Amino acid sequence: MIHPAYYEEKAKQEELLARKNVKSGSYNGIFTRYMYPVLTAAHAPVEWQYDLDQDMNPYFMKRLGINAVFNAGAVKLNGKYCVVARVEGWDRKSFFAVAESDNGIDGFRFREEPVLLPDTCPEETNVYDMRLTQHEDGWIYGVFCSESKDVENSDLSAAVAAAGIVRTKDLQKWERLPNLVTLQSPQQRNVLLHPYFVNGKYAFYTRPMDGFINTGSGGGIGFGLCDDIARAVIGEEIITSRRRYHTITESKNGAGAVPIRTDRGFIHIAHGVRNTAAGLRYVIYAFATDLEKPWQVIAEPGGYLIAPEGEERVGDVSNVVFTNGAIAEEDGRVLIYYASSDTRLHVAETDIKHLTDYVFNTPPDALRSADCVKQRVSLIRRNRELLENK
Ligand code: M1P
Repeated sequence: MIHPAYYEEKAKQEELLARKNVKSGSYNGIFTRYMYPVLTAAHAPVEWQYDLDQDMNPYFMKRLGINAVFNAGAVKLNGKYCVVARVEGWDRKSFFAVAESDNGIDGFRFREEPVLLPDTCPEETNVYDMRLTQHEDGWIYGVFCSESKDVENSDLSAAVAAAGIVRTKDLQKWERLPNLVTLQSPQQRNVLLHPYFVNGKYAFYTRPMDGFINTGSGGGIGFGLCDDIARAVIGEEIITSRRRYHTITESKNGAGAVPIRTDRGFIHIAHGVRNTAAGLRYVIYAFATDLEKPWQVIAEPGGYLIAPEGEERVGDVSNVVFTNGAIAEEDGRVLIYYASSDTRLHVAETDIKHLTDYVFNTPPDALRSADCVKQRVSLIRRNRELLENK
């Protein structure tokens, strides 16, 4: 018999799922934040966590709890806004689950079951952060972090990160391909497949790393080509958006959403990491690359596009915003899915015109206080002149 508490929990969840999202009051002219996260642990179906059988679970306890729902890849498919979220259990292991919405800003509902990835890597312990690319070859690819214990290192937390690759047509049936091999870099995380062939080859944005946490000698977001997606091997990795001293990318950066094609170049929405006395701070930034040479950065505004704000600042890994998915629609609307503090998923709304203006007309980081303040004073003086002559 079904435990009566199930119906109460289910009703509470239906109320949450039916809640309309509303624009937050904050203004920056670049994008609009929404008040409520689009997915949280509370959105995970009741049936995924409780044994509903009253005989087996007389106290109606969570048997397999969900800790967090965050970093999500995103695509629009058959008119639905689909995200493949990172869902983390109470046991710290992550898995992927598809949630769909009719408008992209609220009403996200998980499909009946999480994704069962083909289990082809026995050493793989954890999987997370899938970036979804609708490739011009007709497949939707998911590139994600495949994490294993570093068996060469006796430190219990030593791990190895590689890029796993799957492909699908419907986000339901998944074919797993061999993990990406990068000959120059021992570890990879935050790898993203470019949606178009480049010089007739599959093109990946990579994140060369020496270790699991530290990028070490890795200079920033890499770019490499491979001939065969079914046995993807990248020889040379060129650095695109570079990490720089005393900027938002000093410690690390990594590709996020699939590059958005515009008349002036591809717009990238990525993350940058700096160190602080309170630990790492993750923000989201943007840059553009050349249409013909998508490894060449042609514009990069200084500073961040999105930084953690209000409740976003607190969670399992506080002071983090992170993106691995956005949906760019034919009418120009752009939805950026970003997670806060490794705990919940939000949406920010903008459009191609605003993003293009932001990326190409925002001044670059002047890199030194003396030059940054000159940038600002010149803006203030132009504004004063305008105000005085109005
Ligand atoms: O905890 C913050 C983020 O840390 C990692 O990103 P990076 O590889 O740039 O350090 C990822 O594991 C990501 O999932 C996480 O949100």
